[in-house]
Amino acid sequence: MRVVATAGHVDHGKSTLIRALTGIDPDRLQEERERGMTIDLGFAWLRLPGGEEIGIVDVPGHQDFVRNMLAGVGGIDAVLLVVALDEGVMPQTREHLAILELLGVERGVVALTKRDLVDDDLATLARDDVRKALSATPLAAATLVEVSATTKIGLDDLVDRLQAVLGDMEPRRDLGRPRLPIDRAFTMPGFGAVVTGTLRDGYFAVGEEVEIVPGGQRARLRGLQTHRHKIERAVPGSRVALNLAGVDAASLRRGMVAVRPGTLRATSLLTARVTVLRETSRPLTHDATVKLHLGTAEVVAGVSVLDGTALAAGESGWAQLRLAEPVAALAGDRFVLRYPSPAETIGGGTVADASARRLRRRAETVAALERNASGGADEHIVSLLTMPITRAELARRLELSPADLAARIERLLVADRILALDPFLLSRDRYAQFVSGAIAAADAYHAAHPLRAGIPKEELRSALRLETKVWTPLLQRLLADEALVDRGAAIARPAHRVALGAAAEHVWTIARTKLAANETRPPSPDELGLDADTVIALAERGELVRLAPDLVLLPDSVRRLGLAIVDEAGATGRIAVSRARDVTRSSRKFVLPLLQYLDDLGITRRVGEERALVRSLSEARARLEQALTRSSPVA
Ligand SMILES: Nc1nc2c(ncn2[C@@H]2O[C@H](COP(=O)(O)OP(=O)(O)OP(=O)(O)O)[C@@H](O)[C@H]2O)c(=O)[nH]1
Ligand SMILES: [Mg+2]
Repeated sequence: MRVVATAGHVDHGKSTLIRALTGIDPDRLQEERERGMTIDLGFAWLRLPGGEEIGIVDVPGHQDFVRNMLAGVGGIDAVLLVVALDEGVMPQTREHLAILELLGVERGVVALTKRDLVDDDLATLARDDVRKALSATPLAAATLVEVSATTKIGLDDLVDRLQAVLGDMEPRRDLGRPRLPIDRAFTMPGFGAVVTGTLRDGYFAVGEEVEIVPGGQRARLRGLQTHRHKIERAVPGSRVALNLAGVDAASLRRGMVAVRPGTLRATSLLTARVTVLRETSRPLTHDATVKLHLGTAEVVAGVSVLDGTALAAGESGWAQLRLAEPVAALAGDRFVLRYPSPAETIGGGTVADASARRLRRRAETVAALERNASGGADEHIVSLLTMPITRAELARRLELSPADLAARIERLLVADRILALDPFLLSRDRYAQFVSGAIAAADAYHAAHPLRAGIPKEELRSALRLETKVWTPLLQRLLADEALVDRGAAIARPAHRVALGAAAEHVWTIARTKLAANETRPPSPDELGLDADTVIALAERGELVRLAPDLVLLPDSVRRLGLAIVDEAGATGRIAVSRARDVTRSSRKFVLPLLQYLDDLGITRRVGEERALVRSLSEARARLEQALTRSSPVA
């Protein structure tokens, strides 16, 4: 799933182009239609020739609405920069380009619009103008496509170029920590609160609980949509609408973030690396008041420049930002800074620490920030994590402040160099070794014991030489990654199937006939020639039910006899052991394990010498059937 946003100067034809490409009018407000101008974000989607559907965010070009543009371009994959051939590069062409660069958007296609309005000479002039404006940006090599929404020339080519730009991108990362910076919040009649945004860092699924940060409101995810289709699971990097139960839309607004509860906190103090744009007219001075745009949030911030008294045009440095209201931020997040009036984009940067640790404006502070940024300590952390250790233990072994350590751990998790096996951390490389070790041990066990469901958990643990407290979370992770599957007390490779040899199959064929012929007086496994492993294997395959160590029955017999008891009990809700013996025409010795089996399934309950039916007759019958049809795990 990919998301593209438009960018470019007012009236250059962004919305018209999106309408021509998708058939969807992104200008959804009445005021926009009346004024013929985009004011707030618009949304559309497009199926590429390759079949992939992409989301499109259409932004306003007018200088008064740059703040809305900023709320739309976070988390996008590429930009569709629009420049009208009859005007060429204009102020918001440049401002949008600067913003995209600050936010790390490095891919895109340039649409040179209104080709029908210009002759070849003017088109060439405009092209050169655009090339020059792009030259010092990440889009320097972007393809320029001349189009006209009026005559439709160039539109197919434009879509092909867009597909090419998106085609070789890595899929968006799943960090198991979904966050949706909210760009719209509204009430849908009949549904309730809905918020929309571009999903990052993880999946959301219908039914899960979400938290709104800041504020901490909780809500249940009642429904999910992408491009107006209902979905069960939203993928990172896609445009998503969340239908939330248990919150009032009036309490939600742009700038808040929907997250999995407890995974992200809001902060009012950020430490950041800031870069001031070359083209800005005013330097970023110490104690300046600016607007911070992070995600979809926009807040007033006081700047504390940590090195020196100001950052001049083109300079980078360290700063702390004191926010008038808390925002949900993580180390590594990009942001943009603007002066409020007259409005101007000054620069932006990357959050280094979102943990609200106040720093002194001293050379040592800057030196420590530089050291941290250069990554020496990160390597040290990764090297310590070749064995699973807790955060507390890691803190004891390193001379880093708690906030600094937390920020580094966060960065290393995001970079996938370490992973969390709560409460432990472990390097990704070492985890990969555990995975291959566990797979090798399970494969060896399957080869040696083809009749067994899998390697006993305890045996796998000692094969990997792990302590129990580390083993438990590691095993959970191995199972979650589907390297192994849980078969009750045993662990198996997903593809492992219990296999009887030809001889055992032959013995079983005869045994089955004997069991069928003597339903209520069955020979014991010993008498049938079935050893313990074979019995377990057959039970796994769902061909045998073990009622007691020396009592095995065919599932059909259990079904027939069990139903006879259940149906009899259905009349009064109860059945005496003697009556159960009679309706099954068996012995007390035989019927007791059968009743115990029904007890274990939660169908009956023992009351003195009687059994009481725990559920309704139809539920009881269904439950028995279910137990007999699924291949039951080894007890
Ligand atoms: N002749 C001609 N006119 C165009 C073309 N594309 C857009 N226009 C016109 O240019 C004007 C502005 O188009 P919009 O699509 O609203 O421009 P925009 O970039 O979305 O403007 P903002 O959202 O306000 O920044 C409208 O009157 C369009 O009809 C084109 O290819 N040819
Ligand atoms: Mg528009």
